Amino acid sequence: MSDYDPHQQQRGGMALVAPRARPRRRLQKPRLYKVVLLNDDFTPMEFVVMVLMEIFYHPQEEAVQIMLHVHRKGAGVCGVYPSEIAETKVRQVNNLTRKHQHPLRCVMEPE
Ligand code: TYC
Repeated sequence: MSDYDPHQQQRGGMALVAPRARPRRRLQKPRLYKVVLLNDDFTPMEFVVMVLMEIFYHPQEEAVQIMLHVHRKGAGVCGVYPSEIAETKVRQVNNLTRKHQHPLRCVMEPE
């Protein structure tokens, strides 16, 4: 291989990638997702507060406020995270909810 040719896609089995003419000044911000709890008529309030403390690390008083907000308004944000962390939180809530056989629903949505 003699000269470096950034426009040559493939040479000798190695992919070559043209360097950016101008480097990005700033890193791309990671997309964030809201993890949202939905209200239902059956899940005990204490269970929701426990979820908010154990999975989202809210102190008890905050957890009670978030639970009451969800209870009154129908839905509420537990936290905002990058996608993989949000997915993990939703899975943890769903696993705990299934284990205790409550109908609590937890979803994530782009911020
Ligand atoms: N509405 C439930 C009750 O009255 C409490 C509750 C709050 C359930 C928040 C779900 O995400 C929820 N027991």
